[in-house]
Amino acid sequence: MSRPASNLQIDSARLWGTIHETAKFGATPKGGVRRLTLSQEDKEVRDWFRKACEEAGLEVHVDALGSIFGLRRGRDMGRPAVGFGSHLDTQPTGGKFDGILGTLGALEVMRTLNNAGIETEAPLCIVNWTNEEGSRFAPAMMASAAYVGDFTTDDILSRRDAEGVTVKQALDGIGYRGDKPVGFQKLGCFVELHIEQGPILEAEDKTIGVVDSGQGVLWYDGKITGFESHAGSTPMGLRRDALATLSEIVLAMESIASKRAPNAVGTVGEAVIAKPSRNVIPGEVAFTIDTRSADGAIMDALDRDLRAAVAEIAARRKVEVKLDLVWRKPPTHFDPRLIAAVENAAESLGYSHRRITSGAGHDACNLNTVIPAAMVFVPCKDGISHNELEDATQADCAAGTNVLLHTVLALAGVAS
Ligand code: HGY
Ligand code: MN
Ligand code: MN
Repeated sequence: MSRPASNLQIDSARLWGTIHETAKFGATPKGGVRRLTLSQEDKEVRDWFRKACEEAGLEVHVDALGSIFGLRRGRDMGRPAVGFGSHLDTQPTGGKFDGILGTLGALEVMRTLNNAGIETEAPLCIVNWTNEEGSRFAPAMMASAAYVGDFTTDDILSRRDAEGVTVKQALDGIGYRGDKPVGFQKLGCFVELHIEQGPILEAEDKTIGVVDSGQGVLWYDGKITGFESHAGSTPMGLRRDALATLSEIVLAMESIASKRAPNAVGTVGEAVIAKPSRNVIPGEVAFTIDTRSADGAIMDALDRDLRAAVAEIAARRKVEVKLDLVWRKPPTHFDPRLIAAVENAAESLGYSHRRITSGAGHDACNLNTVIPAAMVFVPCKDGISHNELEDATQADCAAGTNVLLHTVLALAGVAS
C-alpha cells in the first residue's frame, strides 16, 4: 500500500548513518576523509555503494570511466530517466559531506520510495560520477565532462597523475573500468544535492540554497625555468630564482582576483621545486592556478591580467615561464524549470530558502550544458569545505534530501 507522496519524508537517521558509515573509507585522524579518486579507499566506498544500490533493487551499471549508474524503473520506460546524485571521491584534506551528501542523499531517496511503495512515471537514475574533485587527475568533474562530450573517453583514460599513473591503469587497478560506453545511460534532467561550501546560508540562517548559477573556472599548468646555482656564492643581482619568481606570481594572482572581489577568486594551489636542495637556488618550479568568476567577461579579464603579470615578472627576472590554460569551464546558468521545482519543493516543505550562486564547480554544472539541471544546497559549518573540519547538521542534511526527494517526484511524476 503506497503512502501519499505529498507528505513523504526521508529517514533522517538512516541517511545520517550512511554518511558516517561510509566516512570510514579513507577516514583521517582529524575526522576528515581522504579518498582520492580511483584509490583503494575509493574502491571500498564504490563497492559499498554498488551493493547498497543493488539491495535497493536498482539496475546497476558502470561506464568506461567508472561512473556508477543505478536505474529504478518507472511505469513509463519510454520517458528519459530523472537523474540525481553527485560524487564519492574527496580532496586529500576532504570532509564527510562534499559530494557524499548528494550521492547518499540520492540513495536515501530511492530507499524512501521503496519503503513507501511509490512508483514514478519516469524512471529514476542515481549517479556516482568518477573524479569530480580533479585533485589526482585533471580536470575536475572529469567523468561528467566526458558524459556531455567535452572530452573523449580515450583522452580521459590517458590522463596521468603526479606519479605517471593513467586513469585507465587506475580504473583497472580497482576493477571499475566498466563495460558500458560513456553516455550509455540517457538522462532527461539532473538534480544535485550538495553542501554550500561557503558561509552564506549559515550566516543568513537559511536551510536551503536554490542554486541558480555557478562560477566559471580557469585552470592553468605553469612551469618556471630559471637557473640552478650556488646559494652562497651567487650574487643576488645575478640570480634567476624560479621559486622567487613563483612567489611574485602567487601575489600577482591574489591581487588580480582581489581587486575584483567578490566577483572573482584566484589561487595557486600546487607548487613543486624540481630538484630541491637547501643550498641550491631553485632553477625549475612547476605550479597550478585556479581562478574563477560567475561573469564570463571577468574570466577573460583574469586571463589577460594574469598573462600580462607573468610576462612582466619573467622578463624582469630573466626566467622563462610557460603558462598553459588546461581547462576553461564557462559560468553555469541552471534551468529555470528545474530551479522552480527545487524552490517549490523547499517552499512546500516549509524550509527557509534563498537563491544562490555556487562558488564551487559540480557535475550538475557539466550536465546543464546538455540537459536541464539544478542544485540544492544546505549549509555547512562556518562555510568550511576541502578541509577535514568540514561539517553539517543532520537536520540540514535531511532537509536537503527531502527537497531532493520532492523535486525528483515533481520531475518524474507519481504513477502510484
Ligand atoms: O573545484 C571544485 O569546484 C570542485 O570542488 N571540484
Ligand atoms: Mn563536490
Ligand atoms: Mn570538492
